[in-house]
Amino acid sequence: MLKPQMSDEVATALAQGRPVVALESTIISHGMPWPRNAEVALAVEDVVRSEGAVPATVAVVDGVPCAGLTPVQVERLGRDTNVVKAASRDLGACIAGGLTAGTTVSATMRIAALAGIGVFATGGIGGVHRGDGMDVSADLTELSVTDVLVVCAGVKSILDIPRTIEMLETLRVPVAVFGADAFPAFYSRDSGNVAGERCDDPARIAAIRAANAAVGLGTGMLVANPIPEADALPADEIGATIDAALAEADERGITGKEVTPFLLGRLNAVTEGRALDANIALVKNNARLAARIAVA
Ligand code: PSU
Ligand code: MN
Repeated sequence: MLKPQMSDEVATALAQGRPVVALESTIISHGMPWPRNAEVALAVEDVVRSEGAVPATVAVVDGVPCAGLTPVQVERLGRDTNVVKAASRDLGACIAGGLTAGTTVSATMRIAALAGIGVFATGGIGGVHRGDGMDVSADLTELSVTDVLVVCAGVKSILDIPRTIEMLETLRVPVAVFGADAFPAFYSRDSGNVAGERCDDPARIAAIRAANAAVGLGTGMLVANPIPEADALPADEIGATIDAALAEADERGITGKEVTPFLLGRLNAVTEGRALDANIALVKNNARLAARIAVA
């Protein structure tokens, strides 16, 4: 199978068996506005390094799947409006067409697995969208078949959180919640739903992951890490904003892979950057935990 192109830092760390954390890039190309997207991507890499692990930001650059980008490549992903959004199923077309793509959680897991990277930090995963339930992110299907541990801040309530949790169970994806009993809701710490094992120690998460492998589960694993209290947004306020953004997407007939970027953009605009600030804080928090799990 294809070996992704790796930065020297990533290739050396993997060869020496040192901890590596994959980072996604749809958050750069389609999740946050320029220029903060690129600044944040580089700052998140430094969070991983400060915890003693090596960051591997994943993307497709001119048709080449990469694990570990240069700052110039990060800037291009953040700035160039020709960059596409690639889920797992889009990787083949991106490679064959020589395209440059920000990789979603599903595509990042795929490339991380090819590179031999087992731990990955993101902001939020995709899931079951609200409404008729037919829009379900390929992030969930990839989690069911690819052995990469994904650290996220839960699921944003642009999605149907209870149905997403049910789908993870159906797909037999283990879930751990770090330092809390309730499954988090991205901008806020408590979605009102319970899912998975509470873990208060990164080493426990690493032990569960090793045991999953020992029983031949073959899936990924989801670690939900609640946003720090100081960075959280009030659930009722952000809830109303999300309802308005969903109605607007519906009115404008936005469908398919455009839905999530549209909703994220509206939330950032309507909250005058408060949603963006919270998003940045939780991504750094997730990168820190992922690095600790990788080290453990
Ligand atoms: N949720 C967020 N921020 C994001 C995404 C999801 O809070 O940036 C991105 C991730 O890359 C995720 C993708 O994998 O959106 C899911 O897209 P879709 O809903 O089209 O499957
Ligand atoms: Mn979708």
